[in-house]
Amino acid sequence: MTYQDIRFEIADGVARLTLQRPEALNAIHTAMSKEIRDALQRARVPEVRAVYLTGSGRAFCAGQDLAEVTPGGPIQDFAYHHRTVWAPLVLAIRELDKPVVCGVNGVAAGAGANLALACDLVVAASEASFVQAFSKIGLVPDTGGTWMLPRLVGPARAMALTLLGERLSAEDAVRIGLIYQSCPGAELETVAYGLARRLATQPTIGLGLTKRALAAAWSNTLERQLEVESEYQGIAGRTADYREGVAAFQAKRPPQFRGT
Ligand code: T3D
Repeated sequence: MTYQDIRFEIADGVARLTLQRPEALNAIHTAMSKEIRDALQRARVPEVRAVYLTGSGRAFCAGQDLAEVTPGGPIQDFAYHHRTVWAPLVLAIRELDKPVVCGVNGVAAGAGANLALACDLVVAASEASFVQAFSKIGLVPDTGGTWMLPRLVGPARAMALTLLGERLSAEDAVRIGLIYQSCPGAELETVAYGLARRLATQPTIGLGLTKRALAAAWSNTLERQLEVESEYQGIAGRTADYREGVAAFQAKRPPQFRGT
């Protein structure tokens, strides 16, 4: 597939996916969502050990391209549209067995905000902001927002963010635990892409299992989660990276993980 509205490149073990519709604040339409899914599929190759998602221009993503969903426009069945466009994007990120870092370069609104929150580590430029814009246009939060927000920031803040639809600064997003970190915009590349590069040198299988275990914990009992940990530790303990990690520790040298 050739891409019109995203850029995709692989370097240093990192698949870098850039939303590339700056004139519409990187709002996503159906064809663009297919490109993102295709790119995330391509990121499944072993050569890729981390993913970096960011936007071009002054925004990260303004969510659904409203031109496509205007009343009387081409898309009328929002349930079908969400099921086939937005939900699969969230799952493609959450189910990827490698870390996904999001570098939020500017405003992240509606489904764009929740796409960022679906990622594993979210770093935002200090001039970026997060808006649960849905209530402003009579829609409900989607793209996993109703699931992620209360888990990330608690029910009271999730309710306020979604009902009021006010812009939240990057700094406040860190303060309330919505995202991991913020930094000056000029440093986003160094900090956020730097995290992706660093993660790409780590024990990829172990990191993928960590991601899967933390996701499972949301709905598991402690007993079931202890069993998940046993199972995943069994897998991690059989990797070459575990052998390398212990050998490097004993030899007092830095480990050379290969993601196997
Ligand atoms: O079927 C389904 O599944 C429905 C699913 C819906 C999921 C959703 O995401 S619903 C929420 C959709 N998003 C929004 O409602 C956000 C709309 N945008 C805004 O509220 C503001 O643009 C921002 C807060 C993001 C930024 O404000 P500001 O003042 O910095 O920029 P602006 O001037 O409003 O926008 C700049 C341009 O981007 C402008 O175009 P123009 O006038 O310069 O030609 C604007 O129309 C365009 N733009 C912004 N957001 C969208 C968009 N174009 C299409 N779709 C957008 N979402």
